[in-house]
Amino acid sequence: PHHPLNSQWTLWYLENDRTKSWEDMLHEVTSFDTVENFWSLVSHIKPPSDLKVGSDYCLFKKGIRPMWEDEANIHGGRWVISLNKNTKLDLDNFWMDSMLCLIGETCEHSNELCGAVVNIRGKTNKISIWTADGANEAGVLEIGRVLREGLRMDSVYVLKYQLHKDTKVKQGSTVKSIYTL
Ligand code: M7G
Repeated sequence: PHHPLNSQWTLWYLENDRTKSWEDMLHEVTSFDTVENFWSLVSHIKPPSDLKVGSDYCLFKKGIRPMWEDEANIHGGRWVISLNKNTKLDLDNFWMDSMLCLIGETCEHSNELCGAVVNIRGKTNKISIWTADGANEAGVLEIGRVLREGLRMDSVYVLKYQLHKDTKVKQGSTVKSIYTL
């Protein structure tokens, strides 16, 4: 018997390629809507710590593209965790627990959830959870608290909430955060 999830989810993979535009680097991998198909997918793909620098995984509700421009993300933002290179184990564990928080949809404001992204980068890797409405303070904060708990985040890690509209126009590397947990 298959155990249905509340929503259908799509996994995306971004492979760095300097000859392509950002959108053309993004590939839809597959979609699933049961617990069993989620585990089967997870067992077939590399964990984030095995991906090449410049790659991303994105897991989004089916129908939402993992980009700021999608209708579902335009007014939204992300809770982002920065991880330095020597935290391989935390990277893979946080990513797994982020996916579980997402597809489990057990928090009160899970209708605000859009997706999750892991960015593998030279210095600092990032995991982020994207939510639909940066102005929904109660929703944003609840999801942030659920993440801190669900990921069992040590106090050395900081969760920052950034609006996509601020990320889009960032100069240099500092994007302003509207909430910190
Ligand atoms: P990133 O990969 O999110 O983070 O953005 P990074 O700076 O740690 O590598 C890198 C670049 O990818 C951005 O400056 C944009 O050029 C492009 N990019 C990333 N995202 C998430 C988007 C998006 O949602 N829409 C568009 N148009 N470009 C994006």
